[in-house]
Amino acid sequence: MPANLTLQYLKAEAAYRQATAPDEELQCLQTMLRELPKHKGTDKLQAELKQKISRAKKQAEQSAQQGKGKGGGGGLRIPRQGAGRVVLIGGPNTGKSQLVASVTRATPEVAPYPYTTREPGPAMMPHEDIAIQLVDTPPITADFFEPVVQALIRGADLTLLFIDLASDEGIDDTQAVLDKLATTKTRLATASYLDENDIGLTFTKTFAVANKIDADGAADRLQLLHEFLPLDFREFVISSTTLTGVDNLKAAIFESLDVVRIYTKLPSQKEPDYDKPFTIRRGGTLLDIAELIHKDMARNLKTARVWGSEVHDGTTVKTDYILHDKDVVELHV
Ligand SMILES: Nc1nc2c(ncn2[C@@H]2O[C@H](COP(=O)(O)OP(=O)(O)O)[C@@H](O)[C@H]2O)c(=O)[nH]1
Ligand SMILES: [Mg+2]
Repeated sequence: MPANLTLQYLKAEAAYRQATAPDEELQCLQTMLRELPKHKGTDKLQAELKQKISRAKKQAEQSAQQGKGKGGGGGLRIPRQGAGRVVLIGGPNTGKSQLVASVTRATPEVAPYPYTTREPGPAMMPHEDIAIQLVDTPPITADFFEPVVQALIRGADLTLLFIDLASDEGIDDTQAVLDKLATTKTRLATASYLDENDIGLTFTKTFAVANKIDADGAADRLQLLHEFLPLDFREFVISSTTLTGVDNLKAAIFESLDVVRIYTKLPSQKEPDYDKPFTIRRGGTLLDIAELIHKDMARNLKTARVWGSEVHDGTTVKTDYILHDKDVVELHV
């Protein structure tokens, strides 16, 4: 990665990874090119960006035309909500929609035949005092892979790769998902990262979710899976219907998002708002919280008092103070 990238460049690159529609991608790429320091060291990256821009332009035009035909908006856009986005993927009938139905208030169609889920659907999963966004997706098979699913995986904080332990096809179906992804620049991995030499190649942190452990023969199929398709990903064995293992999975999802919860109050308030904590990435500062609240708040923030695990109650701290889980923060502007 070249040195001296501006904050705007990095922000645009982060947004590019999370873009779910070609016109969004295009905008981000254009910002990246504009912000990229132009010198010999960035020649290759400039050329790559220009290539990507011309490709994204074509795609944006195409999807705009398709959108007209369908009366849609040219690409499905799902706003991010909650403490993080978790995208559920896998072969058909693996129980993705069933898990969403079991842990959220959403009511996706669940059925014993494939392709019931045709469009990605977001739903909020409560966890302790926050909520995490789950996105249910259509299946990935050897000959079926919606481009929007690829975009969602790229923008996900975590992907859950579902495996069907009730079916003898479970292993082959999972292999088909991995093979399909191998033909794209979107890959599953044990941790999220970007390939430094190829800005298109994205790796998204993934858990393997072996589902339907309640079914006849599931334990034997799990053995076979380990033998014939050993996966690097952290594995969770669950049942979306009986909920075996689901609490454990939920806790691991929360942990993997690596966020801290912050309760804020103004000096005039006696108690902070304990119902609705803000969440930010671990390592985030007071200024990050202020920005979430309001741009003006960030600009005008002078100090804050913190009640939490790492400081004496009510300690006055500066704006670069790194926050900890469950800190209570009183903001002074
Ligand atoms: N026994 C059992 N059946 C399940 C489980 N999860 C889902 N199913 C069934 O598997 C079928 C497919 O589920 P669905 O959620 O629609 O799969 P999707 O295509 O991955 O969304 C449905 O008949 C579900 O009732 C589970 O944990 N145990
Ligand atoms: Mg489904």
